Amino acid sequence: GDSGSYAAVDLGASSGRVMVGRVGPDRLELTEAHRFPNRPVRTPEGLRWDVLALYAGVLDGLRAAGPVDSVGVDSWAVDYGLLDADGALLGNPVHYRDARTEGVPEQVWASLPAGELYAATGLQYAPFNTLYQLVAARDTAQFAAARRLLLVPDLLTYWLTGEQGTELTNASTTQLVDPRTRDWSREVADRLGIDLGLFAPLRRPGDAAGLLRPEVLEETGLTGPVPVTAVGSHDTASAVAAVPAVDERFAYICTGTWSLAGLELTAPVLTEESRAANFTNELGLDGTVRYLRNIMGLWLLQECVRAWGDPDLGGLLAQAARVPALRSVVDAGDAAFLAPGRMPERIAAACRASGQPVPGTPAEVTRCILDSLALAHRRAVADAQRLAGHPVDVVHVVGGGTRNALLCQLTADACGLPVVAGPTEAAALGNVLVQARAQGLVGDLGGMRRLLARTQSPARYEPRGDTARWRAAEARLADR
Ligand code: ADP
Ligand code: LRH
Repeated sequence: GDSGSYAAVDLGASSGRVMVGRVGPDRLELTEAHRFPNRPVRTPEGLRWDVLALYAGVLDGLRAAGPVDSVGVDSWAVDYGLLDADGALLGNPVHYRDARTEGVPEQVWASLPAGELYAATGLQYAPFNTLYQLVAARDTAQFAAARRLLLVPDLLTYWLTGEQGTELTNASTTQLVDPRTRDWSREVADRLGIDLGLFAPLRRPGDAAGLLRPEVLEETGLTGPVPVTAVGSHDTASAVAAVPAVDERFAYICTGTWSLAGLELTAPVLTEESRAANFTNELGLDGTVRYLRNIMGLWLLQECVRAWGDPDLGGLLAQAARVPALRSVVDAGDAAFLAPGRMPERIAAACRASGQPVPGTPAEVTRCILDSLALAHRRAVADAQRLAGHPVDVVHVVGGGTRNALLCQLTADACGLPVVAGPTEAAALGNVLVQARAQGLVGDLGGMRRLLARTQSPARYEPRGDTARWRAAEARLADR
């Protein structure tokens, strides 16, 4: 027919959801079937994902979704589960905020210098890149028993279908893929002694990924056959696919637990300057490259809110809007904020260390975080344009942070560009659209975006004032 119904499983670092998308020639509607928290667990071994709880949430969601023409799974990047020779999962996947990679990058660079690694993979330095996690893991008993590695969305897809694969957009976050060939970098793997045979064969967004297993049909009450389609299984790949841009002169910021800020390009930027600025080249749909910088994002606020005993977010943001702007800012790109815990104290300490007023009340700390995020957005958008030689006229903001009107307005002010905010559930929409496309309902990325532009209604924020005070705040941070 000319319409279809698709279940998008989208697992973020703070919550998982199963959304149902209905797609037709002039129709794209998304409803939430089920949402569940994603709560990492600190075991004696370290910080772990509760992957069984996530899988249970997925099954509950598919049951609530009802009949669909296909299912697709996306999640946060870099993390994985290991399977033994029987195909059984070996332990809970390690959380990318776990401390096991401390000191590992330096060890890796001793045999493969950071510059060479960037030239080969285009991936930013982040301590949690799968590559460093694998080097940290390789002397463990668990690793010795491992015969297969599945990235988180591929693991859930395997449990749903019984079939194994490695989806390309997420594979590109392992730091073992060459962004020019869009295939494994054998050279990097060989030099670090990583066995690429651990990975299941690559598949691309739109490829078939099997059918829901009979037991899954029974548990969810669905009637088979129900195909599972490989989507942009990296949540950020799906989210960028759902940016309702009308031409190529746009920057995007995917705001959720992280802020991922940058450009969509047709070729990677692998220069030394780009490496120094810590920009990454992850792979997107249809031969595109996600050229972006990771910014700590609303994680900073989530962790503070948790420390404050979960006050109402709306009330807190209303108070923060009344706090004077740009009193103190921190570097929201600083990996010092990666680990969980004591966030209000760590932010206060960063302000004190840089000789700025120390925010005291929750409203003041919240304002400091939002100003700092807007400033980091400004820097990333400006740096990306310069490093890629790709100018933009508009900043598209997608993800949970679009609900934060203050953050959107501050981002527009800081960038000196209009912000178009929405859709909020961009990753789920990108997931749905790739499934619909696999069934012939939508065209290429341009066609997907035209459908989004026709059916979604984003909010628009015009930049206020000039950018001088943001420039000054930027200089203050740089001078430290
Ligand atoms: P992830 O996919 O990484 O789990 P989301 O895209 O779901 O993250 O975004 C979660 C963030 O969205 C929260 O940390 C919160 O800051 C923000 N958010 C969610 N709901 C609201 C709201 N009603 N008002 C303001 N911000 C919100
Ligand atoms: C966002 C995200 C991001 C990665 C991080 C680990 O959810 O996928 O793109 O860098 O998680």
